[in-house]
Amino acid sequence: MRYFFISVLLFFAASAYSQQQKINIDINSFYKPAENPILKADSSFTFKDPIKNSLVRWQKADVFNPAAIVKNNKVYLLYRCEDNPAAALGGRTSRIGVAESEDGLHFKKFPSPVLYPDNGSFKKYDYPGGCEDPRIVESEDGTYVIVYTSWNNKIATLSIAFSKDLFHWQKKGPAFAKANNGKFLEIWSKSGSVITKMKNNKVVAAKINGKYWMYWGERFINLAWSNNLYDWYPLLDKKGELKKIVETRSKKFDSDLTECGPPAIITEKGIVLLYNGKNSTNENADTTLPKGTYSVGEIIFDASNPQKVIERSETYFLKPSLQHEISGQYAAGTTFAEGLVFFKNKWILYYGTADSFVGVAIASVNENK
Ligand SMILES: *[C@@H]1O[C@H](CO)[C@@H](O)[C@H](O)[C@H]1NC(C)=O
Ligand SMILES: CC(=O)N[C@H]1CO[C@H](CO)[C@@H](O)[C@@H]1O
Repeated sequence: MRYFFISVLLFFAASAYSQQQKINIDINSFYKPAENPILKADSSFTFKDPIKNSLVRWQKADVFNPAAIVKNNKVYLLYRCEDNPAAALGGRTSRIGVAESEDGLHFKKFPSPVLYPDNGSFKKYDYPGGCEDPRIVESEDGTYVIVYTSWNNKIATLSIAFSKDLFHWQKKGPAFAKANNGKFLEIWSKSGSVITKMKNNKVVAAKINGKYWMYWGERFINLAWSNNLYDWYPLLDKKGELKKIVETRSKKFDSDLTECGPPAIITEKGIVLLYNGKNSTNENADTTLPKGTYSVGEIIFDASNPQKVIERSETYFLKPSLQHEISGQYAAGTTFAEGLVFFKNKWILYYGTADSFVGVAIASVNENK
C-alpha cells in the first residue's frame, strides 16, 4: 500500500514536470565551488594504442573540455585527454575518457579512453591529432550521441559517434559528409551544440518543426539540421555560403570568436545557447579582459525559430579568475564550457581551464521564480 502511494506521487510529479517543462537558467547565479579544479592529468593511466601498437600514458599531459550527462542519477564526464607533455602543440594525441560522480563534484575516472583514433576509415580525419572537444546528448530512445572534433593536424572535422552505454562508441564519421555532395567535408568545422529539451525530468535531443537542430562553429555560429542525429545539413545563405546566425562583436568578450558551448536547451525564455567568446588579440578587443581570453556568454533564440536571436548577453557571466584558469597550456586564460547538466535541482556547468584542467560552476534553481 505504501509503495503504491509513493509510486502514484512520483508518477504525478513526473508527468506534471514533463508537461510544464518550466525550466530556467539564471546565468548570473553561477559560482565556482572550492573543489575546483575537479579533474587533473594523471600519468598512471595507460592504454595500448591500436595504431602505434604500444602503451601510451593517455592522460599524462592535460585533461580538459568535458561533455557532461546524467545517467542513473550520476553525472558522467567525457573529457579530452592529451598524452605527451614533452610534445609541442600539434605533437600530441587527444583521446576521450569517462569519469563518474555521485555529487557532480568528485569524480572517479575509468581506466581506458572510450573514443580515440583507431585503424579504419576515420583515421584520416582523427590521426594523429585525435578526438577532441566532445559535447553529448541523449535521444528520446536512449541513444547517446557525441559531437566531437576529429583532428588530423591539418583540418578540424565535426564528427559524430553513437553509444548505448557511454563506454562503447560507434564512430559515424564527419557530420557533414552527405550535405551538398560533400562540399562541407573539406571546411574547418567544430563545436556542435544540439538543441535539447527537458522531458520527464531528463534532457533529450529536441525536434523543432520535425527536425533536430545543432548550432555549430567557432568563427561565427551556424545552424544545421538532421533527421537521424548523424547526417547533418548546414544552413546556407542566398549565395550558397554558410549562413551566419551569430557573429563576433567589436570591443566585446566575443570580439574574436563565438564558439558554441554545451548542448543548447529549450527553457521558458527560449532556446538557451551558452557559448565561448574569445577576446580579440588586436584593437578590436574588450579592454576589461586580457587578450585572447575565452569567457562564457549566453544567447537566447526563439523556441519556434532557432535562427532568431531574442537576447544576447552584453558581457560574459563566467571568466578565468582562478590561478589554474589563467595559466597552463593556453596561457591567455580559458573557461571553455562544454557540459551542462540539471542535477539535484542545480545547473552544473563543466568547462576546460587553460587547456589543462576541468573546472565546474554551479547555479541553484530558485523555486519561487
Ligand atoms: C593498425 O595499423 C598499424 C599500422 O598499419 C599496425 O601496425 C597495427 O598493428 C594495426 N592495429 C591493429 C589493431 O590492427
Ligand atoms: C585587461 C587587458 O589586458 N585587456 C586587453 C584586451 O585586449 C586588448 C587588445 O589586445 C588590450 O588592449 C587590452 O589591454
